[in-house]
Amino acid sequence: MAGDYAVAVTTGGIPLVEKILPRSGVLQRTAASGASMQIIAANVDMVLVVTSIKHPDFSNGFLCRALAAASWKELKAAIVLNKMDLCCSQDKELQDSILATYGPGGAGYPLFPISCTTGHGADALLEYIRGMTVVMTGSSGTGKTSLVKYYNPSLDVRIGTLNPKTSKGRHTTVAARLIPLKSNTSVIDTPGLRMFSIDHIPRNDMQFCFPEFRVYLDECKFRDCLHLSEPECAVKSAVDEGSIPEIRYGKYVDFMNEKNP
Ligand SMILES: Nc1nc2c(ncn2[C@@H]2O[C@H](COP(=O)(O)OP(=O)(O)O)[C@@H](O)[C@H]2O)c(=O)[nH]1
Ligand SMILES: [Mg+2]
Ligand SMILES: [Zn+2]
Repeated sequence: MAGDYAVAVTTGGIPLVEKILPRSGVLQRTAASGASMQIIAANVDMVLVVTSIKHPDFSNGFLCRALAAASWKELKAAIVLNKMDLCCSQDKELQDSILATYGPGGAGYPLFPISCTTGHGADALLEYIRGMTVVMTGSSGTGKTSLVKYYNPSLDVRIGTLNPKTSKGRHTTVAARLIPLKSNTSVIDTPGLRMFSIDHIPRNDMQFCFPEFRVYLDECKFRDCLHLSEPECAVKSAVDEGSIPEIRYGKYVDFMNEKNP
């Protein structure tokens, strides 16, 4: 597993893994089959969800699922908004909405608009992750591999091409891989995912996977409030007042409905 620490013995020049040391900081999702849990990376300090404003299109669903999965494992998360070089004036509204929804004034995540093509914003992001082991996740084609390649140009990795019809990425990165950068910083590049399934998060825990809900959770009238149709719900009041972004609350409701009891 990418990120694992192991004890290895070398016999005849060939290292052999004897034991995997206990893991902390594990990012996981529900496997495509839906039945089992899949570990994406181990021993990580933070999750970077790599998104793009277009090619492929920005997806609130993917982002909120990945953020919830990180939160459920108590992992810090930050958002990378890549391909800013493709942004034109028509995209300004979307860009502002992403910032308002997920950034410091909304859900409260650190958000880095960058471009792997021009290098815009890449230094600030590298500074932010300095000294950490971070795992990147995101839809195929958002530029995860391009980003590690930008930081480490000598690296022999394959960059994907986008399907010109759908703007979706192809699955070029086939296995998770840890790439050491300078200053004790490591990045784990992972295969792109079509879908970030969070079936493994219990329905009652979903409210804790939205960090911006937390200050309101104790203020609901009912102790077991799930913030759906209960009266005098502090979370819903915060949505009405604009303190919790509507898009985030909408995703919460969608995820709860998917798990309908
Ligand atoms: N215009 C533009 N294209 C990019 C950028 N970053 C990556 N790409 C392109 O997006 C495609 C998918 O990149 P890749 O790194 O393989 O995505 P991954 O699936 O997330 O690893 C490739 O054609 C890259 O050249 C960027 O910042 N701007
Ligand atoms: Mg890749
Ligand atoms: Zn409530």
